[in-house]
Amino acid sequence: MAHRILILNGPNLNLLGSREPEVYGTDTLADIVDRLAESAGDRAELRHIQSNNEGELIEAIHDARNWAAGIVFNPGAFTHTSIALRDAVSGVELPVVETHLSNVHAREEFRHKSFLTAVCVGVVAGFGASSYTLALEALIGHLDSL
Ligand code: CA2
Repeated sequence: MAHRILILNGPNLNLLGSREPEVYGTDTLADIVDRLAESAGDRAELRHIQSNNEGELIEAIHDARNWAAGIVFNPGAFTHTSIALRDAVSGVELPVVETHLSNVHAREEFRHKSFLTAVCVGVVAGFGASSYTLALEALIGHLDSL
């Protein structure tokens, strides 16, 4: 049976492809999600949500309890600030893979800290759009092993 997976993206990721291509690449978020669906094939059924609003991201995580087996989550800059998102992830007890386009550890010091990592099953960072594909593969593998 296909795993139902939420692809969740946080603030400013709707701008992908339009600015800062040297950091975040030239793909739009729609390109990335299309490619993910293609690589998942019939192994996973994906739903995608992007929000610039912390509360909406929390609601999406809570709602995922009702239908999803796991989440690929790029929390954007909320990674480095949000205890509320951390509590939402630990509260729903779904496997979450923290995902970043850029290698946050090779960037500014304030990006080295993540409030989410400790409550996620793992992290993928630094591979551009491929970070999402790798994160999805890792999550499917994790779900298959349960
Ligand atoms: O590398 C990542 O995926 C990040 O989560 C992206 C966040 C950043 O705050 C994190 O430290 C690392 C920023 C997303 C903003 O994306 C933009 C895309 C195009 C133009 C401007 C911003």
